[in-house]
Amino acid sequence: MNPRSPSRPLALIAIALIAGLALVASACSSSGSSSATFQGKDIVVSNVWARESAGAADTGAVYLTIENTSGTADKLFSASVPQAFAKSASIHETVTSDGTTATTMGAGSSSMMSMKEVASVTIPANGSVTFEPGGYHIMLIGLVAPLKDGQKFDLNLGFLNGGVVKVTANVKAS
Ligand SMILES: [Cu+2]
Repeated sequence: MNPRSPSRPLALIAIALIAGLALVASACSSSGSSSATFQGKDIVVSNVWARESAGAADTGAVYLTIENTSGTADKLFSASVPQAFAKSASIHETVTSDGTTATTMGAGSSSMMSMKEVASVTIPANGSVTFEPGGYHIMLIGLVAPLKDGQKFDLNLGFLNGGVVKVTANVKAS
């Protein structure tokens, strides 16, 4: 047996490369999303974020993920923010001109998009709903000041079974 077999160093280099890539990938995913979670009764809210305001806009949208860990469906029916932060918060859904949600629409699409307020959002039993750009969001109206990258703010979410869950949103540049 030749101990200097060329296949061994090559294999080691390959392993080192794979390990390096895995490190880079995990670093990216941990910095790209907020790890904070917020608990209600059988409700877990995570990844609460809002986009930095463009210019002096006085409206904003909050995105988040709601998980229902119980065997009974729940409903998000209210959202509120401190008056010192914004005039009001409400549950909105983005819809396209044909009435469907816009989640799968590309950025260059020419379809008309609009938003409407919804009375509640059902969180299925042992399921989750993600509020994301183009779909559900918490609409902020009458922001006292534009949202800035790195800013945090509080939001109260009211659930039929889960009670009131106080969450903190992170403002991101993009
Ligand atoms: Cu909206």
